[in-house]
Amino acid sequence: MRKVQLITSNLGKLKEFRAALEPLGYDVAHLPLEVEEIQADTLEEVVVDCMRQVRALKVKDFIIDDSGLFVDALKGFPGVYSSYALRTLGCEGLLKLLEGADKRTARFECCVGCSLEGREDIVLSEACEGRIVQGMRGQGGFGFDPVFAAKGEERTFAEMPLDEKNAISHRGKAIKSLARQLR
Ligand code: ITT
Repeated sequence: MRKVQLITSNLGKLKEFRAALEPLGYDVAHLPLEVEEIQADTLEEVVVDCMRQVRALKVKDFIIDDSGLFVDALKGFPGVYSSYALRTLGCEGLLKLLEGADKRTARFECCVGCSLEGREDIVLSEACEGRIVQGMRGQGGFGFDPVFAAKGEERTFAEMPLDEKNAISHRGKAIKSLARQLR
């Protein structure tokens, strides 16, 4: 098994990376390193800058994930500010912002950066289209999962078993693309 470290403060992400990468032969260790996220317009810029900081600390063989929820009726908000919005508004606050809105479409985006010794760095992004449902539903997942349902799905991500969320989610797709590139 090849060892790789996931740099995150989010144990929900760790669980999803482990579930998806272990069957592909990767042992995913947790490295809860504090990395400063720059203010930028895109997830990719944040990831590239975080990778630079981590490399400067001489850390090797690592993965970073920066994600966000982009709500069309809010012109893409919270997007790159999703972490802040979850801490301040929470799922309830997001639902309030959408009260009376006809359009509830949204997408989760996930940008993954991977640095493995002896290989070129990989930075890639994937998305999952869907909508913000009317109320919070489900106990699984993390973050905005209780208010997001993928396109064509009645259940929210929080109502799905982890393997089903990973099969269609932004992160699940990003991990699959990463695994394809690493093969
Ligand atoms: P890091 O330490 O990895 O940065 P974080 O929780 O701050 O952890 P992000 O900045 O990437 O992660 O995520 C922005 C927010 O979007 C954060 O509050 C997450 O909980 C939420 N989020 C990301 N992926 C999600 C997912 O798959 N389902 C629900 N919410 C998600």
